[in-house]
Amino acid sequence: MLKRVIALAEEPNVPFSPSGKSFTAVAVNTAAKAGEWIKTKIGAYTKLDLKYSESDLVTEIDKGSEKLIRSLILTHFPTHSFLGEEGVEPGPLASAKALEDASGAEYLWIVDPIDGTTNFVHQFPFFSISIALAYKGEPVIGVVYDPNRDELFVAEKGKGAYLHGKRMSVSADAKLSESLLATGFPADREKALPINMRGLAAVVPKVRNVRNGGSAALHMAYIAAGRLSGFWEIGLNSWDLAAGTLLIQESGGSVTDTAGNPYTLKVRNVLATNGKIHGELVDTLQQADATGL
Ligand code: 2AM
Ligand code: CA
Repeated sequence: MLKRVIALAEEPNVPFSPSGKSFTAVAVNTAAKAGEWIKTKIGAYTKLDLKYSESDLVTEIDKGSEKLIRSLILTHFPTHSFLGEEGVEPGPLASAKALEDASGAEYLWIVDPIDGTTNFVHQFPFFSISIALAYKGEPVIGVVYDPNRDELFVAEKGKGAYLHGKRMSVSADAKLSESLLATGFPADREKALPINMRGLAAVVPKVRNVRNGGSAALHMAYIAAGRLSGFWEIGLNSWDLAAGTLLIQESGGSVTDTAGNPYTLKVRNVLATNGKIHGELVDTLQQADATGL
């Protein structure tokens, strides 16, 4: 092994990589390491900045977590591309452009260093680290880690999704009326929020109840684990959704945009379910003019 590493390092066009660790092992270890560090910083951030609006927050811990994740991943895979929330200017246009710029990459890591920053700031223990690897534009590894509950959700394309080594599968709920759903209240108060509120008004009377936990990635992981049967939100970004999407797909669920079109990294208005209530939820949002599309 050592011989091979040295040989690779000496070839001029092959960048040095210190180990033969699998993509999944690196994603899992990196998420766990970042989560451990973030946990030591709860209640201890010193700098709070506003990004796009007064409800779009960032701390130095978000930036530190991204730096840690980026350097660990690029140490193992120096030729890969990296798209992280904190490396992108705030706002939907900049996010779309960053994704466009990265879209030619063969291997692209898509990272949210803290998904649920508002919760982190308020010491509400529901936030996560989301790490996905996309190969030619399609998520092939997805890891979402909840450091508060020490739950690590991991999926590999074609190999299933797991929580603590146990294969996950989506809930069996077949009707909206027996389903527990989640949504979020978007930081974009002008455009996205009113659309989501129309959806909320239409969905709440039809379902068992709706939660807004505050971390899209964790909501998606909870669908994979069968704890929620659906989630929708307007105006999210690729780093909120890429890992969670693979978790759900590998657990038997469905992820589309709010109008039911197939998931791509560009999707911002998301609808994710156990698959069984997908049609009913698309119809409800469409009838309420709440797809945002
Ligand atoms: P964040 O904590 O990483 O910002 C909650 O409704 C979800 O919305 C969270 O996943 C949160 O992720 C995300 N979010 C918060 N502000 C946002 C913004 N300005 N644009 C898009 N998503 C945002
Ligand atoms: Ca974030």
